[in-house]
Amino acid sequence: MALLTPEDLEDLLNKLRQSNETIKASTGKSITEICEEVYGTRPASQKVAIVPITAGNGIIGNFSSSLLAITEYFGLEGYITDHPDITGYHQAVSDGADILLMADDHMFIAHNLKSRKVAANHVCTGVIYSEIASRFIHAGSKDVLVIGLGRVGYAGAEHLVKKGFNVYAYDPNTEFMEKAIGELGVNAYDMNGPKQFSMVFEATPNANTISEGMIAERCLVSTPGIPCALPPELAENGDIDLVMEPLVIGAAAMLYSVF
Ligand code: NAD
Ligand code: 2YG
Ligand code: MG
Repeated sequence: MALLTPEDLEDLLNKLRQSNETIKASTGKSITEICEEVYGTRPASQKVAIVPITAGNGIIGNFSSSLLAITEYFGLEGYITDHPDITGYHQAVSDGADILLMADDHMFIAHNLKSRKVAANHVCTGVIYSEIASRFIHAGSKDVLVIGLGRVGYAGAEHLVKKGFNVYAYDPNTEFMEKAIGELGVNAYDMNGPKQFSMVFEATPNANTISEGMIAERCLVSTPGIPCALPPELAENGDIDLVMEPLVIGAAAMLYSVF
């Protein structure tokens, strides 16, 4: 599993502002409006405790402070516990925190102690990035391409199927492909075929997973995957809208989802 680095999280709120401009231009709505519509919630006056976790590869520089900045950006009160792990968890619960945010190397969760709802980052990230792709205002059909059917990609594919889109998917892992075809009813995308998409949701840890033949001239690529799915020569093409951001959009979706 690819872990975030402190460098990924530099200048985070500026990256969010840029992504939000692209989201507004290509969907007509801001990230806040989209989260409100997807989850039917409007978080307010909740106290969010961020608990640093030392397990596995340990603390990621900028991770907790980024979560605090995100919490405050979306209008909630937040703080980082004085100690990590169980001691931090105990402090958060004793303080009367409403929502806990914490991550080890495998799971990143939001747990609302009052509503008892719990959200996993990979699910919320899949849902919100696929939702953004599906809202492209210049789309001429309900066909969406999903690249990568791992934890994030599968959740996004499932969300799109539930919303009534025609989902085409590709993953070199044949087990994941068979599961998505059998359980979700997605279409296997033929990379050598003529089909081109104006809505693309990409969720892989690899670069350059999108080539020119897959996409329509005017398209929206929505991807939480790091590094960038678009080769540099395509990323520079002004007709391709690219939404790609390392943490904020998925974390925001988690807060809306547990409210
Ligand atoms: P995962 O390992 O569960 O799944 C990745 C999938 O991509 C695998 O099934 C793999 O076979 C597939 N894949 C690899 N190369 C491919 C290719 N060329 N074409 C199609 N499929 C390909 O990973 P995940 O947990 O689903 O995460 C996906 C990416 O999203 C990672 O880079 C992760 O770090 C990132 N992520 C970002 C955010 C965010 O907020 N931006 C949040 C969560 C995860
Ligand atoms: O508390 C800390 O600082 C660390 N224990 C956080 C660990 C987070 C590990 N997870 C990842 O790096 C990501 N793959 C998932 C985070 C979602 C945003 N990309
Ligand atoms: Mg994100």
